[in-house]
Amino acid sequence: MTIDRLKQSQLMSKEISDLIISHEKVAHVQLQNPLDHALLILIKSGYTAIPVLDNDFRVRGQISKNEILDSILGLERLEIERLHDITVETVMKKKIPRLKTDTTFSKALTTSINHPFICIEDEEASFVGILTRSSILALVNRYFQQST
Ligand code: 2BA
Repeated sequence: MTIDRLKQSQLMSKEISDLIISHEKVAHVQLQNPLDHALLILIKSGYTAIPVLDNDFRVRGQISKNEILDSILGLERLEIERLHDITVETVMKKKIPRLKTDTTFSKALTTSINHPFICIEDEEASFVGILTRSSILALVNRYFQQST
């Protein structure tokens, strides 16, 4: 095997644990939060979408500004007054990718093609943090810069 091939296979089989943004730094909401609270967190944090957790700190989905606004879209206007009566659980996206901390970089790279961030869980399915597309691209970039 050439040195380039060896470095490539080392990168692809590397575990993602070093790249994870820890849960303390991740903006999130909970299932029973009303949508006005979720919108506040999304606007304040500046992110488009964030994870949704349950009371046991398990990942249950993710919610975006678009899903919130879509849920209060009336015939002629946004029905802002409904924001407080709808819970996050009702409108969140439930089918989201999740990976474990010992997942390989190769699998994370493939998953990140269609997802700006991926929730990471431990063996007990508790939320550990997120892996963002930018941290994956930064590592790929570093690999290519070093190879040239
Ligand atoms: P978006 O919110 O759509 O953000 C897309 C990209 O814009 C981010 O890519 C980042 O490069 C930049 N960006 C947006 N808001 C930012 C902010 N407040 N501070 C710094 N940079 C910001 P990624 O870093 O790859 O993040 C991908 C997605 O992961 C984000 O998509 C967001 O949905 C989620 N995310 C990232 N960090 C988060 C955190 N600390 N808490 C909650 N969600 C996070």
